[in-house]
Amino acid sequence: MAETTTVAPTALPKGFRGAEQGWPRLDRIPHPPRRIPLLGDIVGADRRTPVQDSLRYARQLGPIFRRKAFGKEFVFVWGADLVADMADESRFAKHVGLGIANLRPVAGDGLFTAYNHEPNWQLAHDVLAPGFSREAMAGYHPMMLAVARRLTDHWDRELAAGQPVDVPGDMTKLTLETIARTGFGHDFGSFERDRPHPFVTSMVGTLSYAQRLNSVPGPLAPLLLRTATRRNEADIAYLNRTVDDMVRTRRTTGGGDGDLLDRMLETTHPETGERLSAENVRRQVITFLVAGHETTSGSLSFALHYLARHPEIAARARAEIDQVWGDTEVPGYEQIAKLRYVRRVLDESLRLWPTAPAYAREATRDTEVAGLHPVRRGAWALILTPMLHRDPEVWGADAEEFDPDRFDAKAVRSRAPHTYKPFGTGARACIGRQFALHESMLVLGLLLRRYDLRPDPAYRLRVTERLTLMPEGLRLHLDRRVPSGPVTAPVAVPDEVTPDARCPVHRADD
Ligand code: MNH
Repeated sequence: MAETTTVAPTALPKGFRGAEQGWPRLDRIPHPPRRIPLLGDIVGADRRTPVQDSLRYARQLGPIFRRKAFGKEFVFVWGADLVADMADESRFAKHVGLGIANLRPVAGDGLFTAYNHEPNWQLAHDVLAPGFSREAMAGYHPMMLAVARRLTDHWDRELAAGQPVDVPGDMTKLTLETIARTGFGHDFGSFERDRPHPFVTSMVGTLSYAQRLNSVPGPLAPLLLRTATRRNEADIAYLNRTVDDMVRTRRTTGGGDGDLLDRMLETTHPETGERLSAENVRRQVITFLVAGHETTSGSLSFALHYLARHPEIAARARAEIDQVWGDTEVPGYEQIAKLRYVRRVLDESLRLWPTAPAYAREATRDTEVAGLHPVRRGAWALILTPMLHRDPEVWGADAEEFDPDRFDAKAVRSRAPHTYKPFGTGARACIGRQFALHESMLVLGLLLRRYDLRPDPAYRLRVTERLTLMPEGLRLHLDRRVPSGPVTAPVAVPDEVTPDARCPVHRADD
C-alpha cells in the first residue's frame, strides 16, 4: 500500500544508523551476556513475547540496557530517574519507530503514527481535541451505557446457560462498539455475532504483522513473510473499505450529532481554517477505531482478572458503588468519576499491565540522559513502561503485588512525577485517556454491581502480545449478585477534581 503523504525522515545526523552512532558511550549500557554473531541477543527470546522477554532482561541488566537483533541494536530504559529525564519535552520527543513505524502503511499520518514534524499532526490534534473535552464525554455517556447494556444482556444469557464468559473477547466487543458508536455512529453488531467482526480480525492481523516485522531481518522480510504480507495487504484493504463505507454513509445521510467523524469531516482549524483531507480522515478513522478499543479492552480484562482473584478488593469496590450510585438504575455522567476506589483498581491494573507497554523517545538535540549517557540528536530509546511501573525504588519490594491503595491520593502525591506512564508522555500522550477511563469505570461499576466473579482456579495469567497486551484465555464464572439489603440513597461526594482531570489531553506532570 502506497503512502500518499510524503514524509521526511526524522532529522538524523548524516550517516546515522542506530544506537551505535546515537549513543557514543554504548559501552556503559549492559546487554545480555550470550550474544550470537549476526543474530544478536536471541538466547531465551521468543518473537511472540518481546515485551515479557524484555522484562526478564531488565531484571538482569538494570535500569538501562540494550538488545540486539539482526544487526539492529535497541536501547531500553525503565529506571525512574532516566524515564523522568527523557520526559523533558525541551530535549526529547516522541519517536516514531519500530512497531509504530510498521503501522504507517495502515495508519499513515493519523494522530498516533504521525511524525512530529508532519503538519497533519497539529491540525488533527487541534481539530479533534475538543472531541475529548468534559462536555463531549458527557455526550458519549448515554451511548456508552447503551453498549454496556448489551454486554450485561449477553452476560445474563451466558449466566443463565451456566457458561463462563470469555472476558477478553467480550471486552473487545464492548470497546469496539463503544468507540464505533460514540465516534462514528457506527454499529458493528459485535454482540450479535459468534465470531469477532471481520474488522477486528483484520485489525488484529495488521497489529500482529507489525510486531512480527521487528523480529525478522529487514532485507529478508519480503521472503520470510511472503504469505503474511499478502494477508496483511488484504487486511489493510478490508480496513480501508470498511472505513470508506462509513465515511460515505455519513456524507450522504449525515446525522453524526457532532461526533468525532463530524469533527473530522466538517471542523476547520480555529486559526488557519484548514480541514483534514479525505485521505487523512480515512487514516484518522482507522487510528481511532484501533487505538480507541484495543488497549481499553485489555485493561478492562486485566482489571476483571484481578477483581476475581481478590474478593476483598471487589467487595470494597462494590461497597463504594452501592454507596455512590445508591439504587439509581442508570448512573449519570457525574456518578462515574466519583468511583474513586474503582479508579484505583483500574490504575493498579494499568500499572502492572500497561496495555500499550512501551513508547519511544528521541533526543531532539545532543544531550545526556540523566547526566550519564550522552546521546546525539535523533538517538532514541524505548521506555519499557511495565518495568518502570515495577521499579522497586519507586513501588517498593512488593511491586509485583496487586494493591489499589498505591493510588490513594496521599500515596500518589508522595511519588515523584513521571513514575506512572500508562498513557505516554508530553505532547504526544494519549488523547483518549479520559475516554478510556470513563468507559472503563462505568463498565466495571455496572459489572461489579450486577455480578459476583468466580475465577477458574486452574487459570494462570498468560499475557499475549500483539503490540498491545491482553490476558489470554481468561474466562470467569458469574453469579447474579443478590442486592445487599436496602440500598441507601446516593451519597453526595464532593466534586473535587483530580489534578489531571481538567485538561482532556495533557496532564499536570507532563
Ligand atoms: Mn491511547 C496515544 C495508551 C486509550 C487514542 N495511547 C497513546 C499513547 C499511549 C496510549 C501510551 C502514546 C504512544 C506513544 O507515545 O507512542 N490509550 C492508551 C491506553 C489506553 C488508551 C493504555 C486505554 C487504557 N487511546 C485510547 C482511546 C483512544 C486513544 C480510548 C481514542 C478514543 N492514543 C490515542 C491516540 C493517540 C494515543 C489518537 C496518539 C496521540 C497523539 O500522538 O497525538
